[in-house]
Amino acid sequence: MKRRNFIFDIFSISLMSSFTARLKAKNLNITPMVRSISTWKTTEANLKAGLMLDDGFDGLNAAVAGVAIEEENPKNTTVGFGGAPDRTGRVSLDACVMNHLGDCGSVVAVENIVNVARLAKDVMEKTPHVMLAGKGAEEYAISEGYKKTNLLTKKSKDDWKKWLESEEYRPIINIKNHDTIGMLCLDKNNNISGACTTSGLAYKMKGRVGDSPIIGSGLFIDNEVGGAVATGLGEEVIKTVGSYLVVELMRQGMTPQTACEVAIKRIVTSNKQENKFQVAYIAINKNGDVGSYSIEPGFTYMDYYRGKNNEIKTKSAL
Ligand code: SD4
Repeated sequence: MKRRNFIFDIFSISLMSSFTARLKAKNLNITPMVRSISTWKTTEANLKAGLMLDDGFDGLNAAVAGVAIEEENPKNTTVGFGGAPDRTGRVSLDACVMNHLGDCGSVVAVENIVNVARLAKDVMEKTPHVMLAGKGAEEYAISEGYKKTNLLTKKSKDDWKKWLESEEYRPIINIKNHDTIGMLCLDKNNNISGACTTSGLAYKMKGRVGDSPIIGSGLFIDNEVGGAVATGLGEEVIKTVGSYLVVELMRQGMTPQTACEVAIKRIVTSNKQENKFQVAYIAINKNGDVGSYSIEPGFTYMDYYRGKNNEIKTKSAL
């Protein structure tokens, strides 16, 4: 092909493809809308992410910055600084992130580091690995310049001491015992990313890890389809690989709402629910449609959409 023709061809192909993309967007009613959803009443965190998405930040950076608000909030006793300790009085955190390319990073049972979702992102972006645990993750964080922080606040220490007096170990997540933040962000490029971060079950056994840092259980993104995150009793989410299940159900054509319902019902039917426990999912698809469902009543999530940040009450199976 002559050079002039070749240049002309490249030029006309790119012109045509941008024209067809715009035509497709118009026909399918796709606008570069952004949306951010997050578990529980995590108002400030979701607003932070939503505003960043509006400003053109990508979904991963928005999600990590959003959940950092809860990681740094001492009043949230299920995430980051101020999180409830394990039975031995040590606060250990779990977190993961996943981006629109299918890359993921995760840290489990990390002590003394506040922003573990950002640490999971660093594992994803700067190491050849997906998952770092315990001391290894902490040492990696320090080497990356993270500050070593005692995560046990006076309030969490007092609550733990009170708990020690009765030592009733009932590993449940119910209406009072929650607030793990999982967040899904759809950015201006129509890409979905997410983050999930928690201190896990209050007064868990030392070394216990839940669903939140497990890719496919606590969080899963497939940018062709959508994303999902879980909160609640991690053991039950892991048994059904919950977030992956929700995304796969969406791949089969279900709406985010129906997919969350089917995934929750699978836990309910395989359980007698003798010890009442909570599990909830939130999900988003490529069109920006969202859905959510929980086992027990009482679950809410935040939804930043078209400049408004609303708390949405979720329907439940029981
Ligand atoms: C866990 N899924 O560690 C977490 C706990 C949680 O709100 O979601 N709490 O099992």
